[in-house]
Amino acid sequence: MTVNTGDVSKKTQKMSDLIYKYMRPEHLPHIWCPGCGNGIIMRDVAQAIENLGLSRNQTIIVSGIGCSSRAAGYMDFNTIHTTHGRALAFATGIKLANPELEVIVIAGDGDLAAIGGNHLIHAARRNIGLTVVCMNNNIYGMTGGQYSPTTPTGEFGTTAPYGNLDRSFDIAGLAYGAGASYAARGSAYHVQQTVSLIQEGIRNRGFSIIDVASVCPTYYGRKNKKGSAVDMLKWQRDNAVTPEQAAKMTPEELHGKLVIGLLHHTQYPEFTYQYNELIERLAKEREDHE
Ligand SMILES: Cc1ncc(C[n+]2csc(CCOP(=O)(O)OP(=O)(O)O)c2C)c(N)n1
Ligand code: SF4
Repeated sequence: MTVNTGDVSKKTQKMSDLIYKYMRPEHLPHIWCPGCGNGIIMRDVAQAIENLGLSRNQTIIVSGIGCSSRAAGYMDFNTIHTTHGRALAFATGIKLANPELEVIVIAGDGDLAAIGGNHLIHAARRNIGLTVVCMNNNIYGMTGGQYSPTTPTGEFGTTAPYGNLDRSFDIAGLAYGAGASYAARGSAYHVQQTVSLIQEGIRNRGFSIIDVASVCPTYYGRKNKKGSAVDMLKWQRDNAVTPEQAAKMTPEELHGKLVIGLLHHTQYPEFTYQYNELIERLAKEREDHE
C-alpha cells in the first residue's frame, strides 16, 4: 500500500493517519469496485472511533458476509468475519460475555434485513448495547445484484428483471419499531454528518442503528441507470432532506428523497446491564437462602 506522506493537504494527511492507525495494510488493496461507497463508510467508522478516543483493544468489529462485511477484514481491531446474516447473533454473544467492549457491527442491507432480519429485530427488541452500521446499497452486491429488502419498488436487480414488486424496508425505522434506542440515517456523500451520527450511536448505551446509504455503481447503479458513482453521490447530495423537513412533506413529496439525520433517540434499559443485575440478584437470593 502506498500512502502519500509528502506534500498533501491536512485532510488527506488525516486520512492517511487513519489508514496507518486503524487499517491492516497487509489486507489491502481492498476488493471494492472503483466508486464503491463502502470505503467512505468504513472510513467514517474509523473516524468516529478516533474522535471518541476508543482503544483498539476495547473495540470489536463484527461482520457477516457481503461486500460491506469485508470491512471487518480491513480494520485493525479485534474483528470477526462471521456467516451471512449472523453478525448480530455473534455480536450478542460477544457483548454478553464482555459487556465492557464496544461492539460495532458492519452489515449489508441483505445481510441485516433479509437473512439476518430476525436477528435484527430481536437484538433491537433487547436494546442490547451494540452499534450497527448498515452499508445500505439497496442490492446484493457480492453475489451479483439480486434485489434486497431495501431495493425500492419498481427498481431492477438480477432477480427483478421486470422491476421489484416488493415494498422496501426502512431499516432504521424497522429497528426502532422493534425497540432500538437510537436510529439514524447517513449517506456516503454526507461524511461529517455520518461520522457524528455513528459517534452518537456508539455513545448510546443501548442498541443503535445507523443506516448509511452507500453507492454500488457496479450493480445497483448499472441496473437502474443511475449513472456513474459520482452521479450517485450527487443524487444523495441533491435529494437529502432532514427529518424536520420530512415531517412537513406529503408522502408524494417525500417519494424518492433520502431522509438523513437523527431519527429517534430514547432511553431504555440496556440488556447486558439488566442481565448482570439479574445474575447478582439471584446470587444474593441464593446466598440469603443458604
Ligand atoms: C447462508 C448463506 N446464504 C447465502 C450466501 C450468499 N451470499 C453471500 S453475500 C450475499 C448477499 C450480499 O448482499 P448484502 O448483504 O446486501 O451485502 P453487499 O454485498 O451488498 O454489501 C449472499 C446472498 C451465503 N454466503 N451464505
Ligand atoms: S459490487 Fe457494489 S457493493 Fe460490491 S464492491 Fe462493487 S460497487 Fe461495492
